[in-house]
Amino acid sequence: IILYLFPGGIPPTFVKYSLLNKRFMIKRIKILATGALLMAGLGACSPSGKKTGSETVADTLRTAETVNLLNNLRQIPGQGFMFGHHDDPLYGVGWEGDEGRSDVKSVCGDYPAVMSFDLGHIELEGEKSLDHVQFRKIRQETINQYKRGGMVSFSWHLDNPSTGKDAWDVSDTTVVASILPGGTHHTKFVGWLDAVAAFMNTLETEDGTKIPVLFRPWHEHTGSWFWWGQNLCTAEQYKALWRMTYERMHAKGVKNLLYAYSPGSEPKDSAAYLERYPGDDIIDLVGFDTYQFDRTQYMEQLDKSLAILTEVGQSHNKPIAITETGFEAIPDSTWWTQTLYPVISKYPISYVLVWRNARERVNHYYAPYPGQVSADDFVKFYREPKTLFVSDVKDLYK
Ligand code: BMA
Repeated sequence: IILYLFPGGIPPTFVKYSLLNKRFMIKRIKILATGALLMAGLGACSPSGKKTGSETVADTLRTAETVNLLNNLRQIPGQGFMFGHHDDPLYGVGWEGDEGRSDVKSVCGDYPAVMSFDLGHIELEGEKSLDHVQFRKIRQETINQYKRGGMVSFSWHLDNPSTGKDAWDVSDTTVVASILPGGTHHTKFVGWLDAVAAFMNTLETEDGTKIPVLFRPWHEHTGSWFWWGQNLCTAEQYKALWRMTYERMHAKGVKNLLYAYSPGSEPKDSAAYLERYPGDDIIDLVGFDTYQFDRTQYMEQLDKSLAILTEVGQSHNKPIAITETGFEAIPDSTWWTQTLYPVISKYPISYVLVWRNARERVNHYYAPYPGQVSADDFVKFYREPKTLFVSDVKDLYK
């Protein structure tokens, strides 16, 4: 109904009313961000780019803005956590490609602080992603989100380089081995990595500033539904895949990436969580993907996984995040404030991200849209001082 009454979006008066509750938070964040800046200036950064404190600083491997983003991701939990949504500005329930539109913004008046996009099919060097979005649009929305002050993350549901089928083709357990150095598909696969590197290198503003983004390849590897999953390769092969990816990005001069490790099943303990961890020198942020099917089980496992993740984050000095979550079609009118929020607000996460609002698959959506059964509850979630949307995060790159 709201969409029908206000096809151009929710009126500014409504937005203003919603934002009023957040004003004091924005102020607080600015103060904290200034403090963080001072600390970074005193403790971490040196013009020569040497390690001077607890943090690796701008050096030959990444730009100053990228290092700043990492430092700021560590500071975020002092204020709350950022909310994220996959493919947010590209399409939503019942629409596609409308300039400036976002289902999240249509409901609460603000864009998510984190947007994620998928690079699946960039390896095929075509114009569109596996979800039929032009890479040109993805690049433009990355720039738009950076200009708003928000953050962007990329996953990569790439095809199976051996069979030519999709990422979910697990018919062959030798694929990872075949793309490592010396393998049959190594040269071909390096070309695929180069396609990713080339795209990452085009993420820049008009003045040539590279846009820092979080790269999250090889995700959900603790399950066996992707060709790089648990039963499809050994721990050593999985780690070698990561190192090869990381080294190739550097070889191609990519300096605007932070790297995320995100398993896809509930770990038993921190040792299990870290079983295939590629190393502190590669990984910048640790997280996990988890979805609700049963409410009680979801809440219990989310809680337990977050406790483990918090411990890992602290012992490895890495920011933590829920890199993907959600309840498909959100058929629970209080899901945001009664299920998600009570669990995640107890932990020092930098962000939580829900999956996409598909325009081509009925009921495949994870964020509300105007009139959706959980939309009012999402506005309550949005008004919680701890939930940070794009207007709440300033200076992520300074
Ligand atoms: C999955 C589903 C698919 C999609 C894929 C990559 O979870 O949303 O429809 O193709 O992610 O975005």
